[in-house]
Parts: sequence; structure tokens; C-alpha cells
Amino acid sequence: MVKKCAAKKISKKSINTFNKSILHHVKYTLGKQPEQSTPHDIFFAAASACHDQMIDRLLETEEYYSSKGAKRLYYLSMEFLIGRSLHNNLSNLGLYEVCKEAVASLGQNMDDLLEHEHDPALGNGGLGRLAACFLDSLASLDMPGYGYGILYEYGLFQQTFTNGYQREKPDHWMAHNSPWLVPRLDQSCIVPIYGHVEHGLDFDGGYNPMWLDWQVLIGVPYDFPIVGYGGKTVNYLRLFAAYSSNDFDMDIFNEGDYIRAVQQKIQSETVSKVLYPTDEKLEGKELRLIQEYFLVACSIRDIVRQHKKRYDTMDNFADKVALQLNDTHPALTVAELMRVLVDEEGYDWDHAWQTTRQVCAYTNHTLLPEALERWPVALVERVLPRHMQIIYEINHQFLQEVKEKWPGDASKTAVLSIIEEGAERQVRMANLAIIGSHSVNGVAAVHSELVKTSLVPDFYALWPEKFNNKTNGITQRRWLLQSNPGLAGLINETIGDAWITDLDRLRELEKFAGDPAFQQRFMEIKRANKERLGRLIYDTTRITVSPDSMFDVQAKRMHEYKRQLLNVLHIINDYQALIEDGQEPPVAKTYVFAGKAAPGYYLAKLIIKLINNMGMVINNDPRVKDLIKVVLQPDYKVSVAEKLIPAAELSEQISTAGYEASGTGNMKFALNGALTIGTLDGANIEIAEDVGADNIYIFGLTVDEVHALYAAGHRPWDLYNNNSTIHRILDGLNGDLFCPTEPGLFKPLFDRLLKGGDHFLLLADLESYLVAQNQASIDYQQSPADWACRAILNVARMGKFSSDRTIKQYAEEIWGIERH
Ligand code: 26Q
Repeated sequence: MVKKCAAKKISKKSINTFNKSILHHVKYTLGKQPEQSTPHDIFFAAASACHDQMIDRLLETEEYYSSKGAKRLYYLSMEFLIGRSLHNNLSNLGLYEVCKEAVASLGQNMDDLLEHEHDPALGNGGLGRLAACFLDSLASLDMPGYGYGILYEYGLFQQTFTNGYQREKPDHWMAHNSPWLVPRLDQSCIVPIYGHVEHGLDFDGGYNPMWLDWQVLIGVPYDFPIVGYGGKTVNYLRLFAAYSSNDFDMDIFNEGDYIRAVQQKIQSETVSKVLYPTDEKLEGKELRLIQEYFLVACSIRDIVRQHKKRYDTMDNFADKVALQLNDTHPALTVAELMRVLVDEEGYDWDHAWQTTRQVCAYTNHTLLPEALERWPVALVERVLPRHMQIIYEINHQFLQEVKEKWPGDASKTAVLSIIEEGAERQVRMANLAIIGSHSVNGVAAVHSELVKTSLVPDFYALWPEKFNNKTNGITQRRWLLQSNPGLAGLINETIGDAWITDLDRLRELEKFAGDPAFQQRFMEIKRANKERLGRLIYDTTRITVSPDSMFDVQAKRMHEYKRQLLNVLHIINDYQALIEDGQEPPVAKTYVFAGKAAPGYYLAKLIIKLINNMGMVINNDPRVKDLIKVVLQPDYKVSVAEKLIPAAELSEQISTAGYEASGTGNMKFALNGALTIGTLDGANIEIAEDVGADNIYIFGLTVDEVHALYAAGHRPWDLYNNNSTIHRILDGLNGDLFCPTEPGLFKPLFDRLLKGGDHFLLLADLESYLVAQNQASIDYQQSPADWACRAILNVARMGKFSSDRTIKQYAEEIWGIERH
């Protein structure tokens, strides 16, 4: 039985009203006559019209929460990778078709219009995008949850290629004046920094430290309204911009040092200037520490101010507020909240500590040792002298507890202490976050286990009840409804649209997986998505790809542990088999890569150059006869992902087992009907459980096998010497096959795999990867219908991976917030 969903009626009246609102904004927001307006103006006016409606609901939502005395969740994150908003906001408000008709009446095509919105990149990758999916789910579940972050003037750099090398260009997204941001100048706050602490006494003779001679930053909040599906709830993302304070700099002015005063002003304003472009690696720069503190200080002030305005007391703070720390980046929250409660609100230490711990919860996103944040004590002391004192006190009291649990065991205090001793003493941010929180969670089942057993086993022994798992999720509103309208439409026609707010309902598609008519339509939609991607690829790279070939996609940040190079080694093998052995691959394939490398990450950038060079060589080799195409799609970002993911047929999730905390791209691809080729890592394990072994290509070592191999000693030279396929592939990499004009260019990659010990075990997994790849190609070639059936089953079984499920678990098990 094919179900139809109730066609939403769009009245002429609503189109007219929207049209009028657009024209109103053209005139009164942009100051133009309609006939002077550019397509970008129409975009801006349409967004403003949409924004007006959101503001009404934002105010209503706030009143409603207040009337209910709702507990609120604040999600503190250095990154929110929200992507474009117009389509999303219109669709959640139920106004997409209305706006489409309204702009049509102004001679504009909706798809073209949407492209005029700058895609803000206020995040690096997974962690920032997760935060954005969570905001969509919180609002769609009618829960009082807010994002708190930084309004970077420059987002993640734009990526271009010159001669195949990555070039970074600044992303000055704020130059375009966002239609979404509401400045809240009246709620600006003052943030002290630097200075020193004097040990004073209060009137009763109690210890009263005074933080003196600080400089100040001003934090100005800008709100980005977040509308939930159905339009009932509008929450907000509050982003702080840093300004200098003219008032406080008067001292320097008065000293007559005008230039120094202006310099200081400029320095203050660099705090929110740019997003750090590194992920999974600590960048130990003073400016980054100040950014982290700026986020925390502005957020806590704002949250405390709001709370006191509502309740006139801090006594019930823990009943009404939950703070989630997105990784350790906002871990200073623990010290800042203690400072506010003790120094400003006059609570005794124990009471303040109890409140802090009840309120804070911490999410870990990585096990990579180089990503664990540590800051030199001397730096923290200089930038935040009062916080350093508080951290020492927290640590002192905590270590008493450790000594009671393990009397006389100095090794325990050494690993558990917030302070790492050594030549340069360091503050361990993860320890601070764990000690100051009531909950510590990982982001996929296997990762949460590894947090307990290998990252911080002694904390787990001390407080087993604190540790829990919250497997990541993605919002189906953006990652299916919006980005894949073809497939969303087919699903709606077939089983109705309840999946939009309840992804488990996709299960009802299972019974259509074997239906040839349904398969046919599914394949037509995939083909149309491949054609759409093909146009983007051509427009941005001038490479022509065929929608008849199989699209194999690896899109994510460039990292050694994510093993783009493993994918490359397989392509080299296919190419060599073709030109040296005359052996054609089972099916014509298009390999699409996308992802940025951190500007200072030499090997990741060399891999980018290698992929681009491979494209040049392979795509232009007549012997290949278009059986292999290699593309590196530039400037991967949310708006590119929205076109890339719906077109994929094979999704590459091939990290070394134990390194990818969860992955969320893996979920987006499967939801859009790609089959995964992947290792048993992160959320791949849970995806494999749900889609079933027949509907995924799993290869490679497991987490336990990886640990065993490290213990036994991995011997990459043996694989090179004893396996002729591996030998030939690596010689291809090391030789000049892909760098005829720059001989030896890729030798560092060869060296990393052999002389460097192949830390991420590419060679250990290579054979089983080649087998899995070959099997996928054969399956695809032999029976497109069967492939479609398995792809449909992937879509049908993605219910668990909705961020709605994730958020419900956080709300119930950690935050104690409710639906309203
Ligand atoms: C830290 C200090 C200084 C400068 C930068 C950083 C920094 C910035 C970003 C460190 C890490 C990040 C980002 C990490 C990240 O995106 N992790 C990913 O999080 C996803 C959501 O949970 C997971 O799915 C991925 O597996 C994980 O890699």
C-alpha cells in the first residue's frame, strides 16, 4: 500500500503576504527600489522576511519557557558548523513552498536564490557540525537548549588548489552582513584578563583574594535564531564578538600614549577574529587560550545574569541550568563558575563545588594523544591568575580524595592530577573537565569503552557511575529532507512523512527494498543526484565525470588516521593492474575526495597534492578509457556536502580501528543510500549492527587486533618484501608515476609507511581493503537492482542515527531538561 502524505495547502494569500514582506525588506532594510534589486538582494530580503516570522516565535518560546520555570541546557562549544540557513529555516517553518512561489513572482528561481547565501564555516568538521545538528534537534523536540559560541569574523579558510597544492584563503563571511544575527548590545559583558591576585581579607576576616590590574575585553552577544521543525519552538545560538573597552583604556590615553591605546584596542578585537583551523591537534597558542576563556567567561556571565533575573537567587542554579562542554575547549567553565560562585556570589567553597559539579557535563571527542589539551601553568597563571589559583585548590581537594582511595600510591596522584609535572608544568584540561563534571561521555559505544579502559582508566576506577555513552546522530531535516529532495519525496509518497520527526519510521521502507518499481525510482533519483554533483565537479574542477560510473566518495578532514592514503593505494593498484596487466576493473569508477588539511599539517597537504596529481595523470591517460576517474572536490563545507553525499554510492569510512571517535559523515551517507566500506571503528560498528552484515563492506583489523599488533610490533617492510601487490603499489607511490615533473615528491609518504613504521597500519589493512573494494565493484556491476535493494535497506535502518535520539538521551540521562 502506498501512502500519500497530506499535500500542504499553500494559499494565494500566504504567498502574497510573503511577497509583500520581501518587497518591504528590499525597500526598508536594503533601501532600494524593487527594480534596482540584485538576486543577492532578493535572497537577503527573503531571509529577512523569514527572520521576521522566527522572531515572533522566538519571543513566544521564551515567554513559554519562563512561565513553566523550565530547566535550560547551554551547549558550550568553540565551533558551530551551521551551514546555510534559508532553506532550513523556511522548511522548518513550513514556508518553503510559499517563499518559492513568492520569489518566482519576482522572477527568481528558488534554487539559484539559495546559492546566494554565504555558507558560514564556524567550525572545522565533525565536532562543530554535531553541535549544529544538536541545536536543530533541541528546537525540533521543543526543548530549552541553547548554543553558546564565538562569532568569528573569519570562518575556516577557503580551500583552493594551485598546481595541485592546497592554498588557504580567508573566509570573511561577516563582510556579507548576515540576515540572521540579532545584536544584543544591551547584554554585553565585561571580561577581565591578565593582572594579578592580591591576598586580602574580608570584613569577617575570611580569605578574600582580589584580582587586580586586569585588562578588559567586551563580549557582545549576537543571536542566531534556531527554528525547530514545525515552527513551534525557536531557540537561539548566542555568539559572542570581542571588542575593546574604550572606557577602561582611558588610562593609557591619559598617559598620552595614543598609539599604544589603539594597539591595545586592536589586540582585544583579535580575540574573535578567526577560527583556529586545526582539529585533532592542540595548538598551544596564547590567543587560543584567550578565545576559550572568552567563550567561557561571556557564557557564564550571561547564563548567571539571566538566571538571577528570573529567580533572584543562585540557590536553585543547579535545578535550572545544565552546561554541556563540547570537548575540553570550554573546560575553564569549571574554574570560572567556581570563581563566580565563591568570589562574586559569596558561596562557601563546598557549596559552590557541589553546584558546579551538578551543572557541568563533559563530552570527549578524541583519543588521539596529540589532541588532548594541555596548557603551560606559566601561561595560565599569566593570563588568568585567579583561575590558576582556583584550579590549584580544586586539585588539592581532589588529590585528598585520591589519597584516601589509594593510600600511599603516588602513581595514582601523578596521572590523576590536573597538573602534569615535568620540565614545563601543564594544566590537563581533560582532568579538569572530568573532575568538575557529573557526567563524562564518549560519542559511540566503542569510543566510550575506550575512554574508560584506555584514556582515563583511573578516573573510571574512581567514579564508574560518571561514565556513559551517547552515540552521535545527525538531523534528518538537513541531511535528507533538505539535501536530497528527490529521495525525501519518494519516501513521503511511499510511507508518509512521519520520519521527519521520527526517523525510526523509515523501517517501513524495508518492505519496498525488493520492489522493482521502487528500486527503479530509487536508482533514478540517485542518478539525478550524481548528475547534479557532476555539474558541480565540472564547474569547480573542469573534470568530466560520468553518472554511469560508480561514485566512491571519501569526504572528511585530511588526516593520517582517517587514511585517505589507503584509498589512494587502492586506486594506484587499480591503475597499475589496468596499464601494466591489462586488467580492467569490474566497473567504471569515479573516486571523489573532499576535505581540507590543517595549514601546518605537512603530510596531509602532501596527500592533497598526490590526489590532485593522480587525477591529472589517470584522468588524462587514454589507456584508462575513463574506467577510473579521480577528483578532489575543492573547498569541502556544509553546502558542498549537501550535494556530495546524496550522490554517493560507496561511502569510505576507513580509519584505523580505535581512532575515529564516532564519525557522523558515515551516518549521512548511509541515510542517503550509499553502502559503507569501512573498518570496525566508531559508529561504523553500530551502523553495521543495524544495517546487517550483508549491506556493508567491513574489512581490516578490529580495535583489539590493532592493540595486539602494536604490542607484537608491526613490520611494514615484511609486507612490502613478501607481497608483490603491495610492493608494486608502494613503488608506484615512491617513483615518479604521479610526479613526472617533480621527481621524488611523494617519497615522504612512502617513508612514512616503511621507514616511519606505518603508525596507522595502512599496510596491515591494505589486502583486506583491496578484497572488500573488489567485492563491492563486482556486486555493483553484477546486479544494480540488488545493489539498490541493499542501499534502500541502509536508508530504512538508519533510525537510530537521528540526532533526535541522541538529544533525547542527553536530556533524560544527563541534563534533566524536558519537552515543552
Ligand atoms: C584544540 C586546541 C587548539 C586548537 C584546536 C583544537 C581542536 C579543534 C577542533 C581540537 C579538536 C577539534 C575537533 C575535533 C573533532 O571534530 N572531532 C570529531 O568529533 C566528531 C563528533 O563527535 C566525531 O564524530 C569524530 O569522530 C571526531 O573526530
